[in-house]
Amino acid sequence: MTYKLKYFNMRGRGEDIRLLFAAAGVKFTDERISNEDWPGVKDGTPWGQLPTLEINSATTRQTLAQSVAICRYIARKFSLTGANEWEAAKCDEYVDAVVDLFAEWVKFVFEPDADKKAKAKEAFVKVHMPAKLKKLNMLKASTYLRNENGGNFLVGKNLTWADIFIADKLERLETSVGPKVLDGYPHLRKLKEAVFNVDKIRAYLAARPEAAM
Ligand SMILES: N[C@@H](CCC(=O)N[C@@H](CS)C(=O)NCC(=O)O)C(=O)O
Repeated sequence: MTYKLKYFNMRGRGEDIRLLFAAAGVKFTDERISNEDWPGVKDGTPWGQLPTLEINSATTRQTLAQSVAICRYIARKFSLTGANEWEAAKCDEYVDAVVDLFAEWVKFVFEPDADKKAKAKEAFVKVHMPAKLKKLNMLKASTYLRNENGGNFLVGKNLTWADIFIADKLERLETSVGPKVLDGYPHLRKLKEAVFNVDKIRAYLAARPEAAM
């Protein structure tokens, strides 16, 4: 089986996929489409968007789109969905909550009008982000108190794709909103550090290309 991720030369909706492959120790081709080449690629993708994942074997060629579906596919295939159906469902829950937050994030990051961008950013920083991070920090604190996994991860005893997905998005908040964004959320900072400290992930991070967002 070979895997080819097609995405732009940025972190965005592709980096969690790259991190999942890294955590699983699985090689993949990281094809980065330039803005100039994108119009020629777009119509060949299932939804006119990236990322896509091509999965090829000697006899089959398959393409999967939608970043969260791709993450979940890799997680299932390489045992990053927790220990049972319940833990898998909790991974989905946490990921969906953070997807909701990032639906608000894109509203300010990609807004071209300066006034609208400033208003959307203020709403994100003052309302949407603290509401979600407060809840997530409390959830993480409760796994810590139950001491299920030394307090390192969100679901069950081991690293799951929810931890990886969320650590990546927390880093995105630090780079787009500010480096102190996790100051009030110590359990989330600990989660991000635990994920980024997993041997295979640490090795990937040390070697990955620079990218703006
Ligand atoms: N729901 C989709 C959204 C994909 C998406 O918005 N992709 C953007 C890049 S992050 C894209 O392809 N933009 C170029 C375009 O729409 O032409 C997913 O999660 O994969």
